Amino acid sequence: MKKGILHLLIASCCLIVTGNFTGCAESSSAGGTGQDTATTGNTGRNDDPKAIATITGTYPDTTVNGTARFEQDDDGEVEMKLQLSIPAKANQTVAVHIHEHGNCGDTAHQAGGHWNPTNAQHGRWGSASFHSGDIGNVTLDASGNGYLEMETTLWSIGGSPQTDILNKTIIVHGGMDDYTSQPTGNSGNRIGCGVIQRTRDM
Ligand SMILES: [Cu+2]
Ligand SMILES: [Zn+2]
Repeated sequence: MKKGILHLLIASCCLIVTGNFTGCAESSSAGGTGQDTATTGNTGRNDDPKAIATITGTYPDTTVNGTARFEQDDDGEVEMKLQLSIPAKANQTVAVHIHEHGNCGDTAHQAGGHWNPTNAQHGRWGSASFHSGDIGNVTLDASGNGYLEMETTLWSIGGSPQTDILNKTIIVHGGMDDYTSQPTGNSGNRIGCGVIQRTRDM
C-alpha cells in the first residue's frame, strides 16, 4: 500500500516536472542561460587573484576620483588598469605611486613613503633604479581624465612580501614626478588616495 502511494507521488512529481519543461518554450532559453554560465567558466580569469583601490580626494576643495584595478594572470604577471578623474588638474600631469602603508589618514601622510621592498632608489619605472611603487606620471585630458595600463611581475596579489601589493595605497600627487629627486620625485601634495584591497568582482 505504502509503495503504491510512493509511486503515485513520484508519478505526479514527474508530471509536474514534465509539465514545466513542455509548458514553457522559454525553458529552451533557460538552456541559453546555462551556456552563459559555461562561458563565464571558460574565461577562467574570474578565478585569478584581483584587487582594487578606490581613489578619493584628500583635500575638500580638490575633487579626485579614480580606480586602480589589478588582476594577476596564470603566469604571475599583474596587470593594472588605472582610471583618474581630477577636473582641477585638466591638461596637467600628475604623479601616481604605490605607497607602503594601507592608510589614507592625515591627508594621506599615514600612507608613508613609496613602497620600496627592494631598497632601490626612486626613479622612472623600468630605468636602472626605481621603487616597486614608482608607477609614474599620468597626463590628464581637457576634462581631467587620465588612463594608464601596465603589466609587471614585480607585483603580486597576496604573494611574497617582496611583491604583495595588498594593503598598500595608491597615491595621486598634485604635481609631476621628476623621476630624479630622492626619495619622492618631488611630486607635490597627496591629493588622492585609495587602499589596495582584494576583490572578487571588478
Ligand atoms: Cu607618491
Ligand atoms: Zn619612488
